Amino acid sequence: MMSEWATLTVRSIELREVALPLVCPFRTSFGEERDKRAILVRVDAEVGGRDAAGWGECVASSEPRYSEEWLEPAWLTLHRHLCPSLGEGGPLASPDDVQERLRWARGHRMAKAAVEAAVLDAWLRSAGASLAAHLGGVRDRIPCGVSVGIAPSVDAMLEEIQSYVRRGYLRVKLKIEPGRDLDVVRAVRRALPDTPLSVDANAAYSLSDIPLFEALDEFGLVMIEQPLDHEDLADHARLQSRLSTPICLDESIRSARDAAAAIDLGACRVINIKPGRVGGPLEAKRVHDVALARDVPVWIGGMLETGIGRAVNLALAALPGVTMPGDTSASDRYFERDLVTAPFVLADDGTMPVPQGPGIGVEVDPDRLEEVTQRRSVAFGEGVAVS
Ligand code: SMG
Ligand code: MG
Repeated sequence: MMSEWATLTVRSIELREVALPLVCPFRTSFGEERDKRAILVRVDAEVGGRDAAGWGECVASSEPRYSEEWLEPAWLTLHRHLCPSLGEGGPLASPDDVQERLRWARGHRMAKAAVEAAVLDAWLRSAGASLAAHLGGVRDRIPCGVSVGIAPSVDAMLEEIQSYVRRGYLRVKLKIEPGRDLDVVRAVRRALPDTPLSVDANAAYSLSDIPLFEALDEFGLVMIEQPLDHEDLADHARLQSRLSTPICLDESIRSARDAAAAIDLGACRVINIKPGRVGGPLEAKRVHDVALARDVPVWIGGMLETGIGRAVNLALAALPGVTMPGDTSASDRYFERDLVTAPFVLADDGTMPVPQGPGIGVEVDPDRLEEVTQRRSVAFGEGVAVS
């Protein structure tokens, strides 16, 4: 981590809502998404007497299903509270000051994460340092997995999975929901006996489903992600004690404090880290540190991010404790055309490069940005002509 920071003064913050069509609809136990909607935060600042700009992506979804936080209130919270509060507080001395300044506002982690990422991007760009290097990344390529939505039939799902495996993805995650679980896993396991497989229930089950999880335990899954309610660590601990397959927590982990509690309670043996869910890339790093200190493997999840959010995920994936392939898939798994000038491409060996350029290491494509913008608004300052 950098120890010397030039002072950063926020001049202006602009919000944009974008909508990018997905190449195929993404269905989970929550429902289906056809477009990726996101709020982008652009911060324009002065750092050590020079102009600097940075981008962040808020991963709050269109509806409050994955989390309480969702897009409309995130926009309002950013606009009315977080951006003015950040800007009006005067110069920032280091990136940790972003969360300090926003601490008075309870929750709203995804909105805060986008602001923190944008400020970090601006700061690191002006220092010429990459986010991956700043966080303490130790690798320049990362192994990638893919998360496969629930398909209309097992055959359709198999076909989609096989196309990802052919492209090189190193781990396949299947979304399950009550009624579409055991049969799907059995069929996929039969077709792909050697592919590392995991399942993600997005909290769709309860402890009365123990027999189902005991049956799933026979398939040699890499992990079972968030089987039970997002607020129930005790039940996860009970379930974990009955299974040899590791439980991975996603929705339940909102901070480094949650991660420590979940591990110490025996509620999980793996953690899915998402910077949006925990309030920003810096807290994501702290979740990583807590898990590493306890010898618990972690990996980086995904929220179908555009290239802006994906760049942050890839930087985090370079950390030493990230020892499993993440849901860090290539741009073409989601979009015909991403928002960044150089889309993320999967190599034949199933890896992707960690962005090495200054800041988040990607450039926003201005034409594509205009094309997908649904609304924009200045949330602090005068606004700056966006290029
Ligand atoms: O980014 O490839 C991706 C999606 C990964 O499955 C994925 N995310 O629970 O882990 C998860 C889900 C949440 C998506 S809800 C928008
Ligand atoms: Mg999940």
